[in-house]
Amino acid sequence: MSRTALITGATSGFGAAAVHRFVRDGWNVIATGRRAERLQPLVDAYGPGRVHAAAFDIRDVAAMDAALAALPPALSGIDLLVNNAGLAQGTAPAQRATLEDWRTMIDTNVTALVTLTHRLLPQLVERRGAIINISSVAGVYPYPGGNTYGGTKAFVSQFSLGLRSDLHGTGVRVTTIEPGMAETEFTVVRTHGDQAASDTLYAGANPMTAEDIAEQILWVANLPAHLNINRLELMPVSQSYAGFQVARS
Ligand code: NDP
Ligand code: 8X3
Repeated sequence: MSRTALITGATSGFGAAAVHRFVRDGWNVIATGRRAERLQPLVDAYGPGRVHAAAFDIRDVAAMDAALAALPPALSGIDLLVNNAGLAQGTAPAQRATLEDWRTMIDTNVTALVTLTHRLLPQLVERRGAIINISSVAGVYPYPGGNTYGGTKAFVSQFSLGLRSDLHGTGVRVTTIEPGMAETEFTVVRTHGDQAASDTLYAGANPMTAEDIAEQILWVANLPAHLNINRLELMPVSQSYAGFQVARS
């Protein structure tokens, strides 16, 4: 029998690539995101029995609850939650960042993620399901301009470890995937629409692709039920670590 995955942030990047990869692997998918016009082609491509589009702003709890209540019966039993929706806003140092950007990241990457997880935990326990949370290397290694984005992703990674601890004995698997640089719409969103800045960042860098990450998400999801990857950190070969910085008087 097909398993069902709910993948957030399926209108772009990792989430969109994951929908294609999971459906082709035999999973049914509930695909979420705000841009309904990007979800409908997924339903058209695979059919409503395989993909269900749930368009809502993940920060809107009432809209989330309505979307969950409106799931078609065939896809209402969720075996896997992929908490992928998220964003960075801004690259400025903390002292020049806007509070609005910070709150948008916290509301999306932290508050919405824990809300959806809280909603689905009872049935994930009942079904001995799995949770895959998309964190980032930004939550592990600090870098200038990473401030609140890195903080939200550190939360995601630590929340995942805490879930794993609480879910001890339930059979529910929890994994954090912590990618480095991957070319998606991430940098266009981070720069509030600066496509040139995004192109410059990735030019010649041979970054990871959305499909690279989707492949890892599927690999983790398909592991045997007795095996849990706790955290999976990955980068393009072209990316590595920088040293500490020293301000001299
Ligand atoms: P994209 O910008 O391509 O995709 C982000 C997805 O999140 C979109 O589908 C978007 O949908 C959704 N999303 C954002 N805000 C909301 C919201 N308020 N309500 C519902 N959905 C929302 O970026 P990526 O695919 O790169 O990012 C996916 C995840 O991976 C994010 O959590 C990101 O932080 C993380 N990540 C990305 C890395 C990279 O280098 N690209 C590296 C490490 C982690 P819509 O706008 O339609 O609502
Ligand atoms: C995105 C990866 O390195 O741009 O989470 O912060 S990075």
